[in-house]
Amino acid sequence: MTNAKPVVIPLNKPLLRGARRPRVALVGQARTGKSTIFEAAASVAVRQERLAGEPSTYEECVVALGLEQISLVDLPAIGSLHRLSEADRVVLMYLLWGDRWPSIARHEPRQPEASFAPPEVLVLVADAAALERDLELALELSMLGRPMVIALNRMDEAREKGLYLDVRSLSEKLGVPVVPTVAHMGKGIAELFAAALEAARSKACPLPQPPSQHIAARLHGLNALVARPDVEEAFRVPRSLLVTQLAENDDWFLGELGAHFPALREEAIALRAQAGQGLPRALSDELHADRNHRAATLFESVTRSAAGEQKEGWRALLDALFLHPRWGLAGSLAVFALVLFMVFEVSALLDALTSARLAAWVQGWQPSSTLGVVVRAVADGLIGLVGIVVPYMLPLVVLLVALEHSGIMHRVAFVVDRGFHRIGLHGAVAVPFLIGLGCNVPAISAAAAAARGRERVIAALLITFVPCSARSA
Ligand SMILES: Nc1nc2c(ncn2[C@@H]2O[C@H](COP(=O)(O)OP(=O)(O)OP(=O)(O)O)[C@@H](O)[C@H]2O)c(=O)[nH]1
Ligand SMILES: [Mg+2]
Repeated sequence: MTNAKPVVIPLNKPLLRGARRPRVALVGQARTGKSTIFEAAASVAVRQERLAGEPSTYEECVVALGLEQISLVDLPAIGSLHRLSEADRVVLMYLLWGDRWPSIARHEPRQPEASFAPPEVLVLVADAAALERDLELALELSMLGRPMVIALNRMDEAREKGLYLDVRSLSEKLGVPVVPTVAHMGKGIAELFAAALEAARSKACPLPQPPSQHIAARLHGLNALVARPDVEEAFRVPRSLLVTQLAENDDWFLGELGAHFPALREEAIALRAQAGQGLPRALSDELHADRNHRAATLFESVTRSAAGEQKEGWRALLDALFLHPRWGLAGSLAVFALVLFMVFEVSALLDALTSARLAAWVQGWQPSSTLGVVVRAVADGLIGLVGIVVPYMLPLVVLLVALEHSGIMHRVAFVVDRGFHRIGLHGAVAVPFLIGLGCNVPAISAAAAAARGRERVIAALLITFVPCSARSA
């Protein structure tokens, strides 16, 4: 007889499975790897439904984690909560309410088609190689007051770029678990789901991310205005999020406030105007700039690049320039001027040195045989191709990649955001417009990847008016 003690495996009680199974939604910007994570876990029983008012769908499947389960939901991309686009609003409505819409949304023409509860846990899928813009979304989503986990995806690309990310520090600063992943290789996925399950059990919410003090103090009036039980019941939106939306000129939330509480609408507009008095730019832009700045500061505090301290100083300088109310615009115009210079001056010089010389060289050859004519036609075609790619596309692409890697493009997108909103676009589509100077075709496909719905159509149409150097070459 042996005296071996029985092995005790602790069981979490109650087990999260069946009806207790938490819903975990994969949220994030476009192309960060949400669907790749979903597909890594998806079983054959994937349920696909349409989001209310959206042609795009969400997918849901059950993932078993030992004896427990989660319901995993793959959502369309959400760009930003700042000046909500229609597509982003539909995703936000799902995150806030599922199919149980509050009274303010009951009159919407397109109601939820399927029965789905809002997610208990958000998994923000962030691109570790372009983390700064995703951190801004993390600050925005923290206002939902819902347990959150960050999947730091594309860690392979971040490493290739020489970026070192302090995962623990990021987790502490946001108050959420952060799990590094390489989704297409399945790395970190099991840990991610375990963290999501734990977040559902502990119900621990992210740390509050209020605006900087000088702006927060100005929002007291709006805060008091919506701090009424009937408003809270009608909206069922966390107060900090509702106040931010009203302060950032969001037409939809303000419209709903006016429709359900007519007296409050005028008061909200007056309070907003009052809050914006004396600020160097509109309150909405000030709030956006403040969030951008907090995300940039957070990014810098959790990142070490292989290039070291010098690069951080450089980033701080960029922030000082691009987040400045006046100099930001001047800096962006300088970037546009640099791109134009590259496309029309440098490219013309390269053209003279490469394809023009090749063309002149071939010009001297006037074949008379059939084979010669065919070879000449092929040579002309190849020279035409070289003439577009080498002088026009290559320098532009190299310049845009350099602007993207240095973080300048992200800051330009922030500066032009306001102007782009006037024509129904987000600042993020600034990059496709710049690519359009080289060639409209890749620019339209970049716009299709960066935008959705109406925004995608407007961007694609406008890009065709960008003077394309490859076309005029
Ligand atoms: N290098 C690298 N590529 C990845 C990783 N995860 C996903 N990808 C690739 O990124 C691309 C986009 O991935 P998706 O999963 O479709 O991204 P998504 O977030 O669902 O995109 P949308 O639904 O358009 O918002 C795919 O080609 C993936 O193979 C990763 O960790 N590293
Ligand atoms: Mg997807």
